Amino acid sequence: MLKATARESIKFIEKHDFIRIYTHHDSDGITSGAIIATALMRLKKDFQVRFLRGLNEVVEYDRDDLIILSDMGSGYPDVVSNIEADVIIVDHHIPTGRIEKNNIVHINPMLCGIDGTYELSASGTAYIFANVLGDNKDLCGLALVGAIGDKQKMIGGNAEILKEGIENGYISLKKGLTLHSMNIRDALIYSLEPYLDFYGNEEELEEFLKKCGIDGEKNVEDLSEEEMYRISSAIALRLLRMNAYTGVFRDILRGRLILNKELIKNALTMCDIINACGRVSACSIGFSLCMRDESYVNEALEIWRNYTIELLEKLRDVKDKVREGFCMRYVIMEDGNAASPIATILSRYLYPDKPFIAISVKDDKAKVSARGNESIKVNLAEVMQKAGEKVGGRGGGHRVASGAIIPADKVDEFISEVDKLCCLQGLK
Ligand SMILES: [Mn+2]
Repeated sequence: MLKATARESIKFIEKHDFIRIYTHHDSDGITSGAIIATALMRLKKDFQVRFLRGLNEVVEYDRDDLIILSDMGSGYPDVVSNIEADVIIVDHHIPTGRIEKNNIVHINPMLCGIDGTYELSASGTAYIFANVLGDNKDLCGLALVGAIGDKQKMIGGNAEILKEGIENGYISLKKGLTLHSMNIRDALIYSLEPYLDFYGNEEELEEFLKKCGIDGEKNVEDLSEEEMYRISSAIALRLLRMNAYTGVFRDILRGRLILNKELIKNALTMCDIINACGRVSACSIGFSLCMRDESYVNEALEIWRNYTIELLEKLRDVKDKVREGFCMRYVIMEDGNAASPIATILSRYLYPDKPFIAISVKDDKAKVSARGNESIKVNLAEVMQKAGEKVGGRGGGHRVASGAIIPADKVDEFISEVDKLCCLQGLK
């Protein structure tokens, strides 16, 4: 079904020689953009790629262009309806409203009975799209990096892509912990998924390694099976003590996906690097990595290192500022755009029992990120949409991961509305 919809887009691709790709600035968006761009390049099409935070930003085009919206579009039917050009949407967000437009192909697993929250990301959808345009099976690694970035599971569509990738020799699966391929001490300190809270607690880490009987200098890839068991159990215990969401255990024991075709072989590392590039407005560096351009690898690694340290420091500071609502928790930050990673990590590792809302205020706007999980019976896409609109802002996204942009002076009103909606939904 999804493939059939993707095939409908061929008519647009054939009609246009120049294509504008607008994609989201996170790992899933950047990998999706790269998958589409590579497929178009192989068809000798000209294209331009731009990275957006969302469709509240302006989409520029000429009337005779073809626009591809990737990892966005499904939740903004009004914006899409107003685009006076041919449009292809490659997205996995919950479709809302009606798109009033004839010259459009809307490719979204959610429209075909496939779960877009956990089983197929925008990059996976882009991979299916790319493979109706030609043989682009070697891009499977990128498809899975996007899925990992969106905290998806290796089931359904993702599992199919993984299986196909392994059969074709593009991906290998190494058993054990899902960590970066580096010395185990650094792998544990700098890990964001799982977040282990060792940064700034180095003495505790040395004690931890000693108890496990593991040399901190040893590379993750060189751990014996016995050592891997010991450290996995110790990490699981640490996560339980931290109060981590039970779903993370599945992710940390997924093993390491090795991407034989990509410049960065460890899929988790690749995902974190691209995410870091997106976060510091260096999307094109992450993108070039996905396009297998070696010239930016060192710069990308540097960005990743700095970003990770900054985020770990921010997490340490913000932990004491978390406030309790009736049916949710929230934290308000004054700086920049850390809302989304902070909300993700705190909700997964420290506060998994209620929805978690992180708000970062910058100038006259506040960016909101809301995170839940499967065991919380609240649809956060709906909560963000309703509460966002109530205060003159805008919101939406996924059931368990959504966001909003609201006026900075409406933060208090917004928080109480969100709390009310979370309580109402939780009671249902
Ligand atoms: Mn996505």
